[in-house]
Amino acid sequence: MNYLSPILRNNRTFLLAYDHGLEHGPEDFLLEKSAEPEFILELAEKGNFSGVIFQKGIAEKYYQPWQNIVPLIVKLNGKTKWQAGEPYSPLICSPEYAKDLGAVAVGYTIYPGSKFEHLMFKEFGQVVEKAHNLGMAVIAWLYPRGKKIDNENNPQVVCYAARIGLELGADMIKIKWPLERKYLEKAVNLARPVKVVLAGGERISEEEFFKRTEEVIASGGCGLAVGRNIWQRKNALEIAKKLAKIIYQR
Ligand code: FBP
Repeated sequence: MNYLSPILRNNRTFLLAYDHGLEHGPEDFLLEKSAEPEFILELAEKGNFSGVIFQKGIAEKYYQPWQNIVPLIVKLNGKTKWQAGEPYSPLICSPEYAKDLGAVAVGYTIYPGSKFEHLMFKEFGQVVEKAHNLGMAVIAWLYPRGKKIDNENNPQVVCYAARIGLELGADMIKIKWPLERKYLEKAVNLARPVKVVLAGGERISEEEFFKRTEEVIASGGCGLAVGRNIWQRKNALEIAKKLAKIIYQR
């Protein structure tokens, strides 16, 4: 069974990430509209995204009217930027509840290298088993962090993260930019057959972001799960449409 099919188009994916209200706080919402979940849902529909990523609360309050329009991915764990020390992102929603909210897939962030990685590995293992029993895919955000990680964009660190996703049973993994295309290719190969998507990261120039997206596809990556590089721009819809073309092309 291909759990990922509800969020794939031409075997690729283009996901609009919007869990920042919890992870970073409203300071990410540089444009007034970007604080409004309805604006994000409309953008997801018109911008040809293959899914939108919400935390449980936003999904509960805003998603229902969009159920047959934009596929939902519910992020099952989360934390604030105020958490100090080694990171741990606790489970705050079950796969069952995510399904009731209309989710076709769930997401979970793992911080390999944190002294709490064992807790996240354990929770993630249970999430995968439950989600698969419910027919849902699991996307792992793989963000190595902790004392031993000096730079999470370090190619070795990103490649290791990609492989961890395969080892732990993810259906799709989301990784950070490993600085060069050749390392992205390596990460994709190390995770195979698990699909790899790139996180957007902090906003960069449009040109740079288009180039990076082309490199994701050329490296065998499956697409993007991106937030700020879309909804922090005044021309978000225009950018989204151009990115969708790059991603879904054969
Ligand atoms: P962006 O495209 O805006 O980087 O979003 C991707 C994402 O993984 C979000 O899902 C999440 O809220 C955020 O980045 C986490 O960022 P950080 O690296 O600061 O933990």
